[in-house]
Amino acid sequence: MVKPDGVQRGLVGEIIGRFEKKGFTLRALKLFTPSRELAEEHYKDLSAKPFFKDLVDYITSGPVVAMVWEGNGVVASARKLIGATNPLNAEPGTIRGDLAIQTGRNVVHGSDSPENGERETGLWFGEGALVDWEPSLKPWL
Ligand code: 3AN
Repeated sequence: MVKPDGVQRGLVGEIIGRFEKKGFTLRALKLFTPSRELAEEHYKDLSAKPFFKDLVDYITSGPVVAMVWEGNGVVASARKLIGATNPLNAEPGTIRGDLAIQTGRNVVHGSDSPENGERETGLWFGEGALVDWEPSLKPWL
């Protein structure tokens, strides 16, 4: 997901491009402003953290671009492409390492396990939202 700061800063194309160029396949995408209910459910594992309210305020402050990407090892690879939670610790070459300077404005979210990927896909897109297609480049990836 491109978070509200990424959308406001015009980074949507840059972020999508990194996943496309890596070779992953886009299966779903939508632009909308999440409700507090959705944000609180999404981040429920962090509900006891002192920054929880700020996090929910941030993620509901404007439109986000939610996406589902598929491909070999996509969850672990996406986390590498995204970089460390604190952008100041993120390696240059990663999305956060190149494009952000603070944890509370770290431009992008990625699921932290395949199970959470499934859970978050259901939460953000509901049933039957994935587009079933094969990119013509697939034999080359
Ligand atoms: P990641 O997004 O790298 O998986 P998580 O799941 O630990 O990191 O945290 C989810 C989100 O919560 C982060 N992307 C960031 O926006 C916010 N967050 C995490 N730690 C802090 C913190 N110490 N202060 C403020 N916000 C935080």
